[in-house]
Amino acid sequence: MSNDVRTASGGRILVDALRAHGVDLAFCVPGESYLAVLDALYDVRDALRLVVCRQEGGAAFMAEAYGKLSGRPGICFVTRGPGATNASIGVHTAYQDSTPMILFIGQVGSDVVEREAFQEIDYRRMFGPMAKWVAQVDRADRIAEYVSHAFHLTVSGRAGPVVLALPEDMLVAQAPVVPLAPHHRVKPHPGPADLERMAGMLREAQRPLLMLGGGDWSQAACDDARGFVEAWNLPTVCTFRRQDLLDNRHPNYAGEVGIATGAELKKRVREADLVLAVGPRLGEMTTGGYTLFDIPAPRQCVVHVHPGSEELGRVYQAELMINSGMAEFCAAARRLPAIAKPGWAQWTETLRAEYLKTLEPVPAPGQLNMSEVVAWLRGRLPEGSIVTNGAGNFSGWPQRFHQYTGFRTQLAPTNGAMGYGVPAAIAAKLVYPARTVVCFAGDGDFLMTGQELATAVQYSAAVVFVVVNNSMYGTIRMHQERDYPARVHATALRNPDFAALARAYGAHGEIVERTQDFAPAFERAAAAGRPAVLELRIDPEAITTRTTLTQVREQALKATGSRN
Ligand SMILES: Cc1ncc(C[n+]2csc(CCOP(=O)(O)OP(=O)(O)O)c2C)c(N)n1
Ligand SMILES: [Mg+2]
Repeated sequence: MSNDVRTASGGRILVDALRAHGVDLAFCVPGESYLAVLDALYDVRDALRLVVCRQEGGAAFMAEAYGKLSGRPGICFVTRGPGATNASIGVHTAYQDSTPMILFIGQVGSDVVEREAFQEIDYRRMFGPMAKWVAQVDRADRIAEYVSHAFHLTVSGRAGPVVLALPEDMLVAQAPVVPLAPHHRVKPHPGPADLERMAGMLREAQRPLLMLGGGDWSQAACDDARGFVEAWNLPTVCTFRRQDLLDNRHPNYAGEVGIATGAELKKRVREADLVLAVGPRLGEMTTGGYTLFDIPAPRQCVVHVHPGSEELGRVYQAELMINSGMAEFCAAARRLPAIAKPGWAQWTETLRAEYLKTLEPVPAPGQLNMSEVVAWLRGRLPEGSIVTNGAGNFSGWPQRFHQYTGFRTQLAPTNGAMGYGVPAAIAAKLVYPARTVVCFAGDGDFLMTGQELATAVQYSAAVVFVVVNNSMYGTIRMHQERDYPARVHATALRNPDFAALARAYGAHGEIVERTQDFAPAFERAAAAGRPAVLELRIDPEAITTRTTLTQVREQALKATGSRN
């Protein structure tokens, strides 16, 4: 009988398992540590597309962006030591962004393990605090079990990254082939008593506010959230980097609660008598640096809905805490019988009107006004366009002046990882080749992962990269001027000619120096049929959508003067 058992190498069993779990796209930088996997991937190259990147940070960001975009685990393969350390930024992003993602890392063979062999690292210790699970698959006959657990865990509850290390000798060992099945998405549901209590709170409320954020969203969940919003006429804000959970053109959308929220909206959050926080962690970025609610017991009546039970009550004791997946909660919330004419129509209209005012372009120093550029772009971009960004003050322009039109029209990191926008945009374009994808990057931000432009060219990912160049790490310069005015150090940048750099990669490249030149340059970029870089040279004075650099400095100097 034993002769009938079919065996295969660990590498092949692993790739078969990925296929069984529905993987059709993965990102990698190759390494000799996992050649057996690459060889097995060769045989399924038509069914499982493998995108080879230029740096593991880029590959991991692409996998994270894929996970964010699709809700399915993003898959990334990297080599041991140096490959794994490079990839860690994507794992941290997936952790803070609650994104399903599995990082597979080649590992030294078990014959040399624990000797600090070439490139050896203990991944459990390295990734422990930023992954939901870190494990090493020591036996080829247990691959299917480990992979199944990895897929279930990465999507369940609060989604997040899983790291699996693959010892080299395990990948070439032979093991029996076992039947495989796809994973399930398991999420908690809200209970009827909690839903009834929430409906009761809504019936009593005068100034309710719905706050959408976090991970675990889908198109269906967003559609149901919108039904809930409409049934109760709720003013709705989205949290940091999650501005796409409700179409910003919807009459109930009232803006974003994040890093650069205007004083007016912050005041409204404090004034609300009922805050329904559906999905976000009530973390630093979603609470105005822990200032919008009292700790631990908020003054407002707060309902907190989150897929991870460990997040409920973490900083704030919400009046009602509901442990639920987003699709599960929103479907149930939509079905709640709403009151015929909620009494807060005026409140909803006021918040909407205040939001619309923030959209109007503002004066800005210099020849190129980013608020006008973004305002033009929001009218120009086709429905379903995806806008990405990394971290830096440049992101404040799209964050304030763009209108995200629906689920996953925004890809941006809540962990503030510079360099995210470029690889995220490439991943988005690979998944949705027919959609327009625009990446906003700063001059500093772009060069963190700009080498992935080569990946974009290699795979014909025709993204338009908008590099907002102010010749500095502007965000840090701003903080420097605020805290140590007029003592500028280590924040100035001497940059390459980004348009020429783009052309060297085989991309389209142009420099834009005046507002009126942006539209024709964008049209040329969009029509180029290949990746395109537009370098926008802006005045360094235009440091945020609300202040100039000189204003920041002078205010700080005045404050220092008055302290002395
Ligand atoms: C990977 C990473 N390194 C460092 C930082 C700290 N940091 C935040 S913003 C910023 C400067 C961004 O510069 P740039 O992309 O040119 O945008 P600007 O602020 O000038 O608009 C830095 C260094 C970070 N957030 N992420
Ligand atoms: Mg800059």
